[in-house]
Amino acid sequence: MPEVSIIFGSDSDLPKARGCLDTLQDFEIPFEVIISSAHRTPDETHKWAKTAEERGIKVIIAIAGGAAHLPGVIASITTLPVIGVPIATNIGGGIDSILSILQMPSGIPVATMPAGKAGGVNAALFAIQILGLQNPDYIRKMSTYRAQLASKVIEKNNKLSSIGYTEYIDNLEGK
Ligand code: RP5
Repeated sequence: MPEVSIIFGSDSDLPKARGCLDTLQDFEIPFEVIISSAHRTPDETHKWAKTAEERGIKVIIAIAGGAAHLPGVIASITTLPVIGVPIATNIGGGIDSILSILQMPSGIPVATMPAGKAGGVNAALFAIQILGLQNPDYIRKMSTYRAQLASKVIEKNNKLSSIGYTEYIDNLEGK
């Protein structure tokens, strides 16, 4: 049974927030993926949000760009925690989507992630941390994930110390 529901406002958002799906997959968290628009399919969106708890969902990740009202609309229908992921647009570069999702008036919160690749990944990690409150196994996986992140940075620093910054930058730039 899925524990996380990821609702995309459009299929055009799917590839841009793939990191969200990949991260949940890597952590072996059961999730469902839905395309439902707050303005093009309002009744469907309402249904998905309204029935989420019955489906066993504990956290909803809502992903949208532009006016990006999807996370706020979903948060207004359910008391499950909603994490919003802003998709960068060609017009506002993502700041439009960020502000649309972030600036919820008092009473109906949406946890807002960054736009860009980090947003989808962080949304998944944040959802896992919420689920981890009731599942120590998820917290153990999170600790391993963070240890891996840390060792990658330490490895890079060791390499920088050994080869010097000019060679390091040349390597980064593929020279
Ligand atoms: C939003 O409008 C979607 O979340 C998407 O980011 C944006 C554009 O949607 P499409 O016109 O590509 O379907 O609702």
